[in-house]
Amino acid sequence: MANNLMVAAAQLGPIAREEPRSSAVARMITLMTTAKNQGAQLVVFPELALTTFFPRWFMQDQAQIDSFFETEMPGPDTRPLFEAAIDLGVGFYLGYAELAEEKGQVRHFNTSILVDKTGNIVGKYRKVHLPGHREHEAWRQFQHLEKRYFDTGDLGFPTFKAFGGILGMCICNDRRWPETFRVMGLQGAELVMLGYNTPVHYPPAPEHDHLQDFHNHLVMQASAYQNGTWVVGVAKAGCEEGCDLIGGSCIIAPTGEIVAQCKTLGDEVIIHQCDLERCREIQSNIFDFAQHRQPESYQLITATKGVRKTV
Ligand code: CDV
Repeated sequence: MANNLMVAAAQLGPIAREEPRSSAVARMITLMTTAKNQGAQLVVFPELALTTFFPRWFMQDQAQIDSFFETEMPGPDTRPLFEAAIDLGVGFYLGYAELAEEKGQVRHFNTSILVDKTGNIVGKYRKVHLPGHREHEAWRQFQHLEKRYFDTGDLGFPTFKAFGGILGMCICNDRRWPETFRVMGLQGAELVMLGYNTPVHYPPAPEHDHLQDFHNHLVMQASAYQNGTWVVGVAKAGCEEGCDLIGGSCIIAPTGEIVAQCKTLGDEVIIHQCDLERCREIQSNIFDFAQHRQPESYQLITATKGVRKTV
């Protein structure tokens, strides 16, 4: 029997450095309304969706850095998004920069939350794979200072019973790592949501710039198939403060097939009826983990971080 969930990917075009959160939130409410009018029950927004992608600038003034972070969720700027979700009766995934005070320590995370249609936060994830570098690297056209501005996520890869299924989250660079999806796959994930900000130009290996869209879909499609899960990948796209970001937001079936894809690099909504029961096509067959996995042969995966040559 089908278990249908109408899911929308709400891609955002660029957010300027001076664009206030109120403007980003207003754009998201417009997208959410469009999605609802098409029947959406769950709307997925990008990574760091409230501001410009600030890790592209080297900053030393902590107050200036912290101005890109949220100290409460919802806060005054984001409450309208929660209120719109309640009014429309839809849930959402939102990526944002989280400033938390925990055990007397100030922490900075690249975070996503899952909010249900009553406005309750029912899931939280903090980005584990932080790309880029810690120090200013003047030779780059733009910086990628996630390692400087964020702490490594400390929540693992949890899944949540919500929206009638088992849902998971990750953020941008996480999608390139098979471990991300396998950990959620081992918890029976049926739909994984993720937002991303991916520049077309990758300064350490510019010879791969023309492959950015290919690699984006390659990793998400492979991960969907290898874990028999729906994947919803959502970009902040377009030319943001002189930096071109890829689009290609899409919804991917458990077979690895893209079933809906954005066509522009701006604000755009795509929608698909995801039958969570279709996960069984893969999870009960070719990737029936309980029957076919051989974890005793995979021990090196958790035993070492880097390469450990054996010959
Ligand atoms: N926001 C990201 O995590 N971006 C990375 C870039 C730097 C490669 C990504 O994996 O898309």
